[in-house]
Amino acid sequence: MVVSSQTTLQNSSHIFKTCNIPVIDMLDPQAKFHITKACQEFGFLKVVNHGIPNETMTNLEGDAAKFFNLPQCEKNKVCPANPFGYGNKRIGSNGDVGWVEYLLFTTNSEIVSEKSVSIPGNSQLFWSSLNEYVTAVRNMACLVLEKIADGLTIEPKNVLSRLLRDQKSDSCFRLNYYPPCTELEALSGGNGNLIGFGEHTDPQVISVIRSNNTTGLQISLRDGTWVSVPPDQYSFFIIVGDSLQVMTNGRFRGVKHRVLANSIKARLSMIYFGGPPLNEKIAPLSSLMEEGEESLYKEFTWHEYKKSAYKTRLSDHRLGLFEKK
Ligand code: GA4
Repeated sequence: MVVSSQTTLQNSSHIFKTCNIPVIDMLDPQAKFHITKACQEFGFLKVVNHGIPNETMTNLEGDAAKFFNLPQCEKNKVCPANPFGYGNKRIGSNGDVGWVEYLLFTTNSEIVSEKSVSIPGNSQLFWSSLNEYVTAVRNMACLVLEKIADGLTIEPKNVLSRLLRDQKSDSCFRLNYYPPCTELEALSGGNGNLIGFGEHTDPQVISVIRSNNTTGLQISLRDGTWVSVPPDQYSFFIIVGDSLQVMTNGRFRGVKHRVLANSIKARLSMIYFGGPPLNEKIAPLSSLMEEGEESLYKEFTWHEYKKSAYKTRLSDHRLGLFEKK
């Protein structure tokens, strides 16, 4: 495993430390061990040599940029995010706001559902780029999950990936556009930090992020310090979600992350959130549990967790309600 070097990143007027984010080469025969270690230590890693053609990413990036550059009145014709659709500044329905515009879609294992969100312009092209991208990224997420099962020496190999491959997998996909904020100093109250997307963990099993070459993403280390993730448009970042934390009985931790707005460049990110079917029980994997080890969590289904998560604010500790005290 290569570990990216420690430097600093300038984000608007602020300098943030970057950290030694684990970089996993998917072609490395030891990748399964490195991925597992990274999920335990950070809940976050970067994947290189993933085999996804750059075109698959740039095609969707181009189509997404076209959409976000449309006049506001055109974008407003798309159904407002509830939760799926077009959103502008408001995130979720419990009062969170950020310097961000987005499109949120539902996707099962087959396709991104076109019915719920209609896109102006050449939507055929848009949907085909989107479906090609989501299919490729889901396959990669499944490969990562299979390597995790291998690294943890649990059987069967598809014990995690089957959740995403299931026809009823409750996954979603979002395109986030962070316009450059020219009044960043004023809007941030003079401290130079304007929230693009507030701190949160992802409720699902695993998330895959790809962004253009613009800074903004930060993760919280175990000691609570925020570090910037240097952007890399050719790689993917993997985020451990709350559900994977539960399935590993806390061996892996869902990582808190956030995005800060930028005063100069627009940031565009695309995120696949791999979720289980609604009726799936989310519980520690029996093959992982040691003798006498007890679950740290109460029993719940993905449907129950999701319902509860959607009632929370972004920064809430959503798993708290499901922890055995
Ligand atoms: C965070 C991860 C995904 O982006 C998301 C988000 C969802 C939304 O934007 O509608 C939530 C957020 C996310 C968790 C708490 C609730 C729901 C916004 C919010 C305040 C699509 C998801 O599944 O959960």
